[in-house]
Amino acid sequence: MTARDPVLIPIGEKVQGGERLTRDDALALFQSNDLLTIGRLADLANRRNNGDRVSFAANQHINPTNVCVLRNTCVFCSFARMPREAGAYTRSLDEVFAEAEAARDNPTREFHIVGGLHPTVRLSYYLDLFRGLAARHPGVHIKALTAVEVAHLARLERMSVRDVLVAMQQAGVTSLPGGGAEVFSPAARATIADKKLSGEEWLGVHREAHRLGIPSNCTMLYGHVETLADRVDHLLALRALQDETRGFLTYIPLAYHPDHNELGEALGRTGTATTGFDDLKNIAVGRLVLDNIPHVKTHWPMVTPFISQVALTFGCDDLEGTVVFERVYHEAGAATPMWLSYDQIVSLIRGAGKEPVERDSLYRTVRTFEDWTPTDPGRKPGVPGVRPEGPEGPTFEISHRPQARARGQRTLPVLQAIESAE
Ligand code: V47
Repeated sequence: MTARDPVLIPIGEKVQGGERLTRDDALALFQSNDLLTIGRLADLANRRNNGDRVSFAANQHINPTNVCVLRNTCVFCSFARMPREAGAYTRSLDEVFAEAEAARDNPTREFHIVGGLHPTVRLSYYLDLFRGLAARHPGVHIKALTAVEVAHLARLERMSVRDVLVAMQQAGVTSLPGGGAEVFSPAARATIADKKLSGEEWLGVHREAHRLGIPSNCTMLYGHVETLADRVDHLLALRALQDETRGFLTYIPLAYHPDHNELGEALGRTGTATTGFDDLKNIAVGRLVLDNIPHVKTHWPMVTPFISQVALTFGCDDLEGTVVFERVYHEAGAATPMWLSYDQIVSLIRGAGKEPVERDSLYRTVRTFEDWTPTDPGRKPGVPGVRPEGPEGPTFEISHRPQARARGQRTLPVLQAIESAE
């Protein structure tokens, strides 16, 4: 074992021996700038389980509402609106079904459904939505509602989290997405996502889902005010729950985007992004620490398809899919494509010397590509085909918030928190 940073040598020996990494090891990995050694170790850990296979799902993101009771306190988010704020929307069921029609003539196998915490939209709306989508698109999995949304609906309905999850499962939901975790550190959470359910509560919702046989994904939002120790503790909390339940399918590090949100303004970071260096490090350290989570996914809308492709040799074996309509990161200034075609995803994976595997939401293989040629061979590389669109296609647009701060909000809680920490 060789390493430019000697601190990594004993860690590398543990990885080679399949030994679990400690909190100190994880911290040392985040502190080290020897990215190539970290990447090499993560690649080793990944190859042991996944070989050269890289999976993706042909998916479509659906965001039924952006109205959110946490609009003023989740200061990192550019997607949420107050009910009467410019750009606020709540789709009728028919409007969602119309948007979902984009899946009709496409290989879509997963709807990824998340939105805001609407103060009055009830559980019955979501159950009708899931049943309606399941009836219209029987071959498409429904991955829906973050732990935060589930807990919100439980409160609104005065039901237990378990009963909400059972109702969702009966209506056709097959897995939960990993959003809303942000970073579990109470201090960082109080700064960027005050009033959101706590880390313990987020883990509690996923624990309950796993007990019911609903697998889920997990995430960590990095690149804002969190410390390296916060990142480590977050990963260790995910690893501990996975030891208990084995219900997590994949881990997705999410890169913070600072545009059109109060946090980005307060930090003076508008117009910037996380670095490629940190994006790759987060993928690799995630792979090394989370030795019990089978997959690590790169979310190309956040880190660019270019970094995502390189991530495939830094421990990552899973790529976000076609997406079709992406609002959350593009509202926050992501300059990446809004969607990728099926062919572009397969080509991206092949271009990294990997074996593409189309999967469903539950990571079961749907298709391999030994004899594949693009369905649109005339298309120039990098030039997308035509985006699949439902009848309401053209009404899909990104309208950035005119102001990051909500009207009538006099203080910037995030600034106070940062100033008092200094
Ligand atoms: O929880 C919100 C993040 C998440 C910003 O499970 C932001 O397969 C960066 O969790 N900058 C929702 N991030 C998305 C999510 C997700 C994405 C892809 C796949 C899966 C999956 C889950 O988006 C939120 C939050 O952490 N987010 N605002 C922002 N300004």
